[in-house]
Amino acid sequence: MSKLNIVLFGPPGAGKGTQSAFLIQRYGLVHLSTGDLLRGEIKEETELGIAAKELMDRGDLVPDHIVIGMIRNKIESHLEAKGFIFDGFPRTQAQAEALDEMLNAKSEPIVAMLALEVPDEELVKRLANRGKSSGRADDQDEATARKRIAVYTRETSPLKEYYKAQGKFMPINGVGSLDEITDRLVKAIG
Ligand code: B4P
Repeated sequence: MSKLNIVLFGPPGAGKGTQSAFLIQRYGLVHLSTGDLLRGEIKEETELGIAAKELMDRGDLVPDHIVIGMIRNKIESHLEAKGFIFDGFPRTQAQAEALDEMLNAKSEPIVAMLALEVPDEELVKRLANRGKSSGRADDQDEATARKRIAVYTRETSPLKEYYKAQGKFMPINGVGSLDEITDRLVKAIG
């Protein structure tokens, strides 16, 4: 059976991490979140983590070669996986091309890009809410949250066209209760 490799896409605060938790359980997939992997490196105070922290706290993207290397290692260490949910990756054209190269070499391509769509003002609210409990510097300050949304609009959102050209782009309304949004994702996966 072919692998269920999915890109879960959307702006910061769209619900990618939240919905991934449901989907990995339902479909038995491996969750690969570059945000979580980077925060793990920061916690361990690795050289990579120290370099990434400054960029993340400012709301900037971490360089492509770093995140691509992390994803490559993770894919190689889960050869048994039924499929992967890529959460927060790819975020640039170079990352999308690298991911295609890695997966196509194994004949296990991305089957769909599920793109959660949420208005900017709702995103700002959600990030501020999470900032109260997460301790994440990038959530706590409204200006940084808005900068992350602007970086998404400029550098990441054009990837919709990349996946559209492959016939894999599926927009999903990301406003509603958690269950409603899970249902929409499950229907799209089919
Ligand atoms: P991420 O960790 O990917 O953070 P995120 O965009 O905020 O998404 P996350 O998945 O955590 O939040 P979610 O929407 O689920 O990235 C952080 C930083 O790491 C980036 O800014 C960048 O610097 C760096 N980085 C990561 N990947 C990179 C890459 N590939 N290349 C370069 N740099 C990279 O949830 C947000 C909040 O909304 C939660 O509190 C949740 O409870 C709430 N929420 C979710 N669904 C809701 C709903 N339906 N209604 C109301 N609230 C909801």
